[in-house]
Order: sequence, then C-alpha cells, then structure tokens
Amino acid sequence: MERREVVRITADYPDLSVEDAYQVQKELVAIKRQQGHRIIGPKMGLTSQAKMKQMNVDEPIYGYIFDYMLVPDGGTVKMQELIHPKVEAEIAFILGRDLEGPGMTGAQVLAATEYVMPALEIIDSRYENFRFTLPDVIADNASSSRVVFGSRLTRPHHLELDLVGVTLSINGEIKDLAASAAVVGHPANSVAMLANMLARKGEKLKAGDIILTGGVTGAVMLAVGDTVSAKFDGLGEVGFQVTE
Ligand code: 0L1
Ligand code: MG
Repeated sequence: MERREVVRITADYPDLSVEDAYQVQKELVAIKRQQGHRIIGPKMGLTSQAKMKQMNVDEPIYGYIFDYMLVPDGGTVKMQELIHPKVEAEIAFILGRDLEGPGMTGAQVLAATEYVMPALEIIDSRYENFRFTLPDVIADNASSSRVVFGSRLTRPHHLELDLVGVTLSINGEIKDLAASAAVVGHPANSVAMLANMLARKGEKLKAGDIILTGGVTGAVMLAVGDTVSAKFDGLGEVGFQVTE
C-alpha cells in the first residue's frame, strides 16, 4: 500500500454520480474481501447537520468497516500506516436480528439492538488537501480507516440514547464535546436511515453487524504522540495512542 494522497476522482470524472460512486465503493469492498478481509459492519458518515450542510446534502452516506481496521481499546494507531487521520467519537450498535427497510424507524432499530458501545472512528480521506465532493467520499468508502471500540456493552433501553453527553480529549485536553442527538436527532435514526438506504439496493442489515452511527463530536486531526480518549455518559470510555 502506498498511503499517499490522490487527486479527487471527480477532477477527471466530473459527472460521477452518487450511484456511480456506490458502484466504485462496491468494487473496492469486493477487492478487500478477495484479499481476505472481513466486514465488521457498515458505518454511517456525514450524519451531523454541520457536515451535511458543508457537503450540501440532505442524507448521510455509508461505507464499511473491515477487520484489519480494528484497534483494541487502549491500543495504538500507527501514523506511518495512514495519510492525514482525524478522530471522531461515535456510538456503535450491535444488532440482535436482521433489519430490512424501507420504512424502518428508530424505535424498530432500538427493539432489534442487542447492545450499544462507545467507539472512536479514525477517518483518513485519501484526497489531497481534503478536497473532495460527495461522490468522491462515497467512492473512498466514506474515509473509513481505523476503529476502536470500548470494552463495555450496554443494553440500549438502559439509557436515553439521544441524551448521551460525549467529550473527546487529546493529551488530557477536551477538544470537542456534544450530545448524541447530534447524530440525526438520535443514533437509532441513523441505523434506520441506513437500513432504508440499503433497501433501495435490495440489501439489509444483518444480526451481528456492528454499526458505527456517525460522529457525535467533530473530527479532530491526529499527531504522533497523541493520547486520545472519549467519555460517553452512561456508556463508558474508549481510547488509543498514536505512534510513529
Ligand atoms: O465518518 C464520516 O463522517 C465520514 C466523513 C467523510 C468525510 C471526511 O473524510 O471528512
Ligand atoms: Mg464517522
């Protein structure tokens, strides 16, 4: 792997549509699977009003998390394996049964969810100077790069999942804080939207899928030597270190 920035695809193919971009993503996912990598589950991206406004879209995007992207809680993320990574704090859902749209609601998602857990997603867009359009990001598997899951599992009905306060700290300094309603009003809505988007392609969410619902906090740039931690009210903590 070269791990270098590239010019966005739409510089050469300005007519690339969102649908085309999901086809590119599908090919990328197929190549990774041929290489022996296993999908852990899908992820939702651009789930905050701020990010959707910035990209001028009214719907989030999705991509896939693979087994090689997993970093253990308290483990290390190696900068030399990445390009220009950022971190964001998210809530992950583990599904107890399959979920098939269309018409899926947040309440139905909660009823089908076995556990929720805290997570840190490391996004690492491959595009030069972060210059990309929506189809570029989709084709780049929604910038998926690494994921750290917290070790505590919580039943979804044990707390109000839209009222979870989250802090994201680096080297002991709070870099961002937010409430989980930042994720399309409620993280379960994000999973419902995902099921409904997949339904348009004749696909569904499967029991055992671990789903990243989207950034509660904003994304913060990482540097070698950083110690990153996130605290989620009622859900626990998760963290990692950045090494060379
Ligand atoms: O997880 C995400 O919200 C995907 C963000 C994609 C855009 C970016 O790389 O900043
Ligand atoms: Mg994310």
